[in-house]
Amino acid sequence: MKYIISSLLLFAGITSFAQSTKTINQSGNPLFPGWYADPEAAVFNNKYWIYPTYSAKYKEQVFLDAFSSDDLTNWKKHEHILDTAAIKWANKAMWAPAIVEKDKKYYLFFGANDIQSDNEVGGIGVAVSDKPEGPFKDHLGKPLVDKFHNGAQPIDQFVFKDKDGQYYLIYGGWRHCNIAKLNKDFTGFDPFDDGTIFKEITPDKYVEGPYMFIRNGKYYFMWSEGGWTGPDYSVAYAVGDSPFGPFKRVDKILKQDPTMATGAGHHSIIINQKKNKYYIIYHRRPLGDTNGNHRETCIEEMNFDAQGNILPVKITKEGVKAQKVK
Ligand code: FUB
Repeated sequence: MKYIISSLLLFAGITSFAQSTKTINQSGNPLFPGWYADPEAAVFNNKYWIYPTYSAKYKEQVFLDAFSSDDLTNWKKHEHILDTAAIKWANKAMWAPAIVEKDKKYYLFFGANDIQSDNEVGGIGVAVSDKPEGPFKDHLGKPLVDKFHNGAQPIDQFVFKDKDGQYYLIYGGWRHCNIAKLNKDFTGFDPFDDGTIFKEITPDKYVEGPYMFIRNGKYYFMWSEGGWTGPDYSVAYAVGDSPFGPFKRVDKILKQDPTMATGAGHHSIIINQKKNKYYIIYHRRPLGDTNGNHRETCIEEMNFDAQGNILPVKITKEGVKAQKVK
């Protein structure tokens, strides 16, 4: 009996070692177990946070979990921070969260219902909480964007804060991307000077998953290309002088590596200004796995050349070195 138990323990030990690439000082990839896609990364109160899509079967994507870490290496799971049970208009496909802290509140923007036309209920919603780990409640009681504008499916939202403090919603699936000026309490939009609400900023080859950040005064606009269920999903970028572009596609910087993983895309960025480090957090599919929803959240360092071009990212199983926020 003793022999059987110790053999079982030994077997369990070997299995977990074989499945994990984590070492004490290295994050390993994936960052945490489970199918999690479209990771939105943030830093709040000296902790790293990741808010991904729960990438189960379509109809089971009815809640969001979040993950927090002090060092990019050890991650704590916060379950069901948002649930469709708390959003009366949402019932499936809770996707691609985007989070922002404003006036001591945390606003979680999410897609729900994967609407295919203006006749369906759903789109982009906003939830709010006093804490990054939720629980989040519906901020509006209805979607913030519930129709197609300029051809953009209302999914894949990102909230961008410009230098002057103005927040913008940048979003869109189906190969179109819009930008809109959020009002002060995130209950709607302020029109642009010409009276319009949604301006299209779609670059060449854009599909979905927009992201924006400022570096050395330039606006870096990034997005996903290809189909998210296939191997060729990837990330490309453009650089502009304002959040409105024009954005001329520069190149792809993240894609599959047939020796490592496929379908690498839908990302976000953590910037550590003090240490001048940029991390790209993205999802990818294990080699040989063709199930569209089998996506795992991973991390790599992202670097620039002397001209400010983003260098191609190498996808790894080691991930990044442990790094505290401060
Ligand atoms: O996770 C659902 C969808 O897959 C997202 O909205 C897309 O960006 C793609 O990653």
